[in-house]
Amino acid sequence: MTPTITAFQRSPDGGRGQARDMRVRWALEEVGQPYDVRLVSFSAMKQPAHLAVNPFGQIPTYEEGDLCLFESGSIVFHIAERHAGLLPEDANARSRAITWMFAALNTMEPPILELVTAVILERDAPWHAACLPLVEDRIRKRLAELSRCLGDSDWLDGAFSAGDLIMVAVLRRLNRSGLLDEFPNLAAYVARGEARPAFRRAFDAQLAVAAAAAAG
Ligand code: GTB
Repeated sequence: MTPTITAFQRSPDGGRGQARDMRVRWALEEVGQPYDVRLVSFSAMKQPAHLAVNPFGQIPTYEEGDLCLFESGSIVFHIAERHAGLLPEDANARSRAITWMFAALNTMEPPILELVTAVILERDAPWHAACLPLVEDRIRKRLAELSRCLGDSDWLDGAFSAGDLIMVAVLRRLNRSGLLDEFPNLAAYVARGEARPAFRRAFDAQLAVAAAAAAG
């Protein structure tokens, strides 16, 4: 059965692939699973039909027959469990790959989201200038730890996995911050992820939505 995911009808990022449908699209492309996309407006996201699928009124969601999922991490995990290619066969290696998914979402993403909030929502706040370096330093600390762990490996633990997919998707939020450039192995890691054919297909698909929105 072809799953249906939801994505922004008009993404505020204008097609830079920063909204979280991108990681779901990427996972589906990695495993070769075709999918449909239902585009939703900001107002439609808060209506009962969408709230029935995601109680928080957000994208992405994932529907496959009777199954409705929300939370991008959970959706990627579901895809990785049901298809070969994103989680190792070996039980311990599989658990480690899942650990990296959690690390990306629970340890790396929170300080990165603080920066997004500071830069986008609190730009005019009186504390903005004082707060920004503190937020950036919290991110630097995590990047330094991750950089040490990755070393000169291509991926976090052996072959590319769902852990790398989520980690690269999270780190991409820093693309325009300059912070990644302070850690060349991490910048190269993100570039390696973005160069994967499955990433390119997912990126082009969401870019086509942004282009259509801009034209219409
Ligand atoms: N924890 C949830 C998950 O991982 O699925 C978070 C989902 C989420 O934050 N969804 C956002 C959303 O629906 C879109 S992705 N927001 C609308 C709302 O809450 O009303 C976050 C996002 C939005 C915009 C950009 N951007 O413009 O760069 C990047 C990321």
